[in-house]
Amino acid sequence: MKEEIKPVDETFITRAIIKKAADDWIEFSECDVIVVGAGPAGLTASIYLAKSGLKTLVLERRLSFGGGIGGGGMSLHKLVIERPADDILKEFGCRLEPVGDNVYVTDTAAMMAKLAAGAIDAGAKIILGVVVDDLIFRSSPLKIVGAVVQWTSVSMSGLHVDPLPIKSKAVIDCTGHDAEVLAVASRKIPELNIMVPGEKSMWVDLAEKLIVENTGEVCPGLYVAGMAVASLHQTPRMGPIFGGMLLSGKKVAELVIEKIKSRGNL
Ligand code: 48F
Repeated sequence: MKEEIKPVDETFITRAIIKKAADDWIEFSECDVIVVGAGPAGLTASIYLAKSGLKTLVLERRLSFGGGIGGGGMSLHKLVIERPADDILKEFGCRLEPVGDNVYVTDTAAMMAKLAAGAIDAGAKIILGVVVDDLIFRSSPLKIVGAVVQWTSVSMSGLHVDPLPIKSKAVIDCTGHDAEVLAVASRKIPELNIMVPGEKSMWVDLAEKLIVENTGEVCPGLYVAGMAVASLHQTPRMGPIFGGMLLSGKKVAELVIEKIKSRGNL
């Protein structure tokens, strides 16, 4: 017998979307970790954070994930990954083609999709179209306890609309070259003494090494990973080789997990 499928009423769609979106915002209004930016560093971090059981919220300004992955190198749809970061992509089923000693190439679309699927499957909640435009802080002791969010569309409109706060045990700046979260902290919480001088010109080897080395806690509750690390420490850029972004994302996740566990909060 043919299955009878009832037509969907228009207002049913509206109610379903508003109710389920509100459920998510209420559920994640207090979470373990806020990852700002769904580029390679943010997606990798959120995979390992969520896998460890932490309630992980990824907030992304654009209506798509992947950040700088999609642009490949000069808009060509390929990226270079070097060892040992290839292990991370292989873990999530991303096909890599060896092109030299310890160097691989992959399709930009494959890398974006596999990292995002990895994060979602691990239990991270990715919300697109929202921008983090401020932080929540406390003094004595000075610490970051959450982030302030706004719709990207509202932020672009220039309308004066107050944003909403979300609390978390850690906020990770994975916003790339502009280090936007750190820039806000530097401007609006001067007692943190954070300066964001910006990255240096290109030097691939050194850039990759220093980004991973300098990935970590900036002040209690605030962490940095990916290209934002280079902007904070004024170290070189590396162009379309992405191993450092993945290793930095994984490292920051391990540090945050360790910190939250050591406080007996997991
Ligand atoms: O830029 P992006 O890919 O940063 P990443 O993860 O990786 C850098 C590489 O893509 C590349 C490189 C390495 O070879 O040089 O540039 O460090 O991803 C950052 C994401 O953060 C979003 C932005 O739209 C992008 O998808 N983003 C930036 N600022 C905000 C934000 C903000 N204030 N709120 C929410 N999302």
